[in-house]
Amino acid sequence: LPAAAHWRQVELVSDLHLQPIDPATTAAFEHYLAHSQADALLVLGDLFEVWIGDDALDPAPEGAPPDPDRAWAQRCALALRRASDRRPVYVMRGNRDFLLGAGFAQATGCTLLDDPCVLDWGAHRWLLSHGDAWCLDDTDYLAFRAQVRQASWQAAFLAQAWPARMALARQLRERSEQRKAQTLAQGEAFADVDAACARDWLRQTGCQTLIHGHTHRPAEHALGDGLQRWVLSDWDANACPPRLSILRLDANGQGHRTPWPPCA
Ligand SMILES: [Mn+2]
Repeated sequence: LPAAAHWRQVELVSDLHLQPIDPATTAAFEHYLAHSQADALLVLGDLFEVWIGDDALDPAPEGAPPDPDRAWAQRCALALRRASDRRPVYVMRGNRDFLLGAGFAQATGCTLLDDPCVLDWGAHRWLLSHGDAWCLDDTDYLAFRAQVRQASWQAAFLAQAWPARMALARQLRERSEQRKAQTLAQGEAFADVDAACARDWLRQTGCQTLIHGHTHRPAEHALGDGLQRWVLSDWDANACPPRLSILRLDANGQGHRTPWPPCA
């Protein structure tokens, strides 16, 4: 991902987990898209709590009953389209919205990013990832991930009717919530991005800093030899205080975490 010469500020967010039952976070993101002054916006995965196919953005068949899920998806797409009309918006797939595809990109004007990818900006190279693939201790999840990233699995899933896909997605989410609760109950630590793996990728790509989301544990970790790992926060407008934080990078290679909306 080569930066354009005129870029002064790039903003990164991740793990917004937008969903129709959380209108406050959706509205906060719409407000952010409409008011950000950045020259490029990057969403590093899990923009949506769940994405079961780009046909969410197709016009409803004639005579179909109103579908609030689709109406909400189309509202999000419109906000992204307005933002991408003014500057590039890049979206990486996360573990929740890994089915974002060409239809989404076309409807929103967003560019889908590979995971990982390198933002090449002047003297600085940033390694960007959602982060889930490098949580090496999360072996159950990695097996699941390998399965659902197969083209054949995705084709079979997308061939199912909308309600069947929705039901399966709900099932998968419940299973994942159960696993989380179990981990908590057993007092085990949640998987985190593997430090050796992060260092390897940083060296191989000639980057100094990895920026990722997924773990919802915002921090700046030193990895030795000047290498770093910056973790983005998730978003939740209903939390107290609200978690609506962005990471702003400037052309000098500095990063600033900024609450959104900016304090008056
Ligand atoms: Mn995630």
